[in-house]
Amino acid sequence: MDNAEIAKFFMEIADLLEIKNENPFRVRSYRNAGLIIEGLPISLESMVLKDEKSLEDIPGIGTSIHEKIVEIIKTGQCGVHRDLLKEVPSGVLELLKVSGVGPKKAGLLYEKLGIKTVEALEEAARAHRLRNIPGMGERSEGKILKAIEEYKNLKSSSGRFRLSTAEPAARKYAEHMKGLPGVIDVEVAGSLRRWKDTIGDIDILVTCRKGTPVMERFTNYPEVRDVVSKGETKSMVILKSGLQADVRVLEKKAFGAAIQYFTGSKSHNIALRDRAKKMGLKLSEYGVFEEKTGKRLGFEKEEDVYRAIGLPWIPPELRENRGEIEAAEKGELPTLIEGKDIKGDLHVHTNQSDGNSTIEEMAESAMARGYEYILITDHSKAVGIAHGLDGARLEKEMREIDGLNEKLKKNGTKFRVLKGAEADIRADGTLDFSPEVLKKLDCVVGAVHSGFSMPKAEMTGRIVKALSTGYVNILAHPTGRLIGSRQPYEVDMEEVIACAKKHGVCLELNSYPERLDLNDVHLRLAKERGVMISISTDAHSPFHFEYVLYGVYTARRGWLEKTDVVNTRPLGELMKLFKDGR
Ligand code: DGT
Ligand code: CA
Ligand code: CA
Repeated sequence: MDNAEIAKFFMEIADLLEIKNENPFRVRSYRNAGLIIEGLPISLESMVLKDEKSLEDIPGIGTSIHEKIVEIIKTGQCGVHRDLLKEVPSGVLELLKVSGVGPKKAGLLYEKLGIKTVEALEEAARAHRLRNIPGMGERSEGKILKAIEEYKNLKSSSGRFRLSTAEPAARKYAEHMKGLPGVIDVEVAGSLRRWKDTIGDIDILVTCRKGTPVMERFTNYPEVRDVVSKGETKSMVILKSGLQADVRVLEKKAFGAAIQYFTGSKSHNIALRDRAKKMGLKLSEYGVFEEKTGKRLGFEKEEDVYRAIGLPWIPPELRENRGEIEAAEKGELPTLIEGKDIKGDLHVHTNQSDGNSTIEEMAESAMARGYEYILITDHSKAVGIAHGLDGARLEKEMREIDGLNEKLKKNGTKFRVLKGAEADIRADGTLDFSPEVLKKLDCVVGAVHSGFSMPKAEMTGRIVKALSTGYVNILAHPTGRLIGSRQPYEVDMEEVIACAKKHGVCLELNSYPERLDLNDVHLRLAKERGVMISISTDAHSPFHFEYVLYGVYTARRGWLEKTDVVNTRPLGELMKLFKDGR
């Protein structure tokens, strides 16, 4: 049982309680537990198997949650969850996936109209029965129908998994394969090696000594649910999580060509093949060959394949046929940013709003990573569910940060905590803190948290107005998407980028796994227009700083170099940038 599965129990308990209109504090504590568990980098299952007491060290997990985690891991079930599902049908939970339907509304829909499936909701909206519910009218019916349409689209496009689900699963699977004596190379290829934001299936390539039982090892993996096919050189399985995985066993001498081919993308491969053809060569998954003589030119390494067709090696993240082959030819490939270039995180929550830990705990975790700074960015009061701060509470938080920095200075520590806020960009484009308060901050992060269904022109105008105030330094999660559950809101990104450029605003690459917002395409556009990017995590717990990994790889897919990223700068330079941006 992985952490995501355990977290799902708690998220659903929170939803079910809220549907039943139960105590909001109870709801919040379950939801928080779910979020904390989702963000843990260590497997709870292995912790519990080793020593149940070790759970006590996880911040934000109390004894009652602790007991339920153990119950779930040991029995695969949770009594509270099961009892709630006796009162609320599971279809009502499904209603929550329709954007605009929260637990309160779902509860009302069920209680007043007996709606317990998305189909029934659609029928009721078409029959104009939703307007009988308090607070709903003709407009909400239209909105819900549109949202159901979206839900169906997402559902049919699913089957794709978040990078953050597939990546650790593939790594574990590869480790399992490496554990078999006789195995030589194990590589994860496909979209995972290119670090795409969603993954269709896991592709694993193996080379081994003759007679090694690779396929047995592959299909006997404990996480396998179904074996779809099992052959001599290729097998396919479905894991318990629903992920599909392929394995191919290859000869050592074809490995370079195979890893190149199976890394893709398909369109990159097609372009390479055309190029080879023009040179009188034939490129396939088996190697590079002279068309006339059939002589093999591609060797064991991927570099050899590229060299044979006159190119330097191209980093997998760029292989989307978006100009990388031309750039490689001219010797103009970017020097892509790396994880070690990041000097701090500029989007960090604490328990003053909806985070789980104190400022000091977040700072300690960041220091342990070798960071030089973090920017504390708690929510503003418009984001009520996040317990957002008003001006007075923010001023108090600033004093606390000053105190902490004094302490750090006294200890001779170079690390600094910067004063910031995630100021909500209200529907009318104004910011949710007064200018007097904003002026006192080191850096202001602005973000949209509501009114996602606004028409495109209105949303663009709203964001442009906020950036034009001169107070915003960074626009957070600029499109609002949640991978697999919420489409980006409609916004003219070219115009937002132009406005950011004009006012010296940075755009965020939010590295939280379900966001990865901006995406690769928009990042590249921002870079081309000279807008700087902040690769930050939106950390709500000390563990979340890890997510920067997904941000860095997404940035690489957007062709970003160290100089394009604001939080690669040392503290002094960073502060000057933010001052000049105002
Ligand atoms: P995914 O799994 O949908 O996230 O994306 P990929 O890129 O991992 O695609 P997948 O698993 O279907 O195939 C792995 C790689 O194999 C793909 O990136 C390129 C290569 N490949 C697969 N089919 C073709 C093809 O028809 N032509 C060419 N040139 N390459 C292919
Ligand atoms: Ca794949
Ligand atoms: Ca595949």
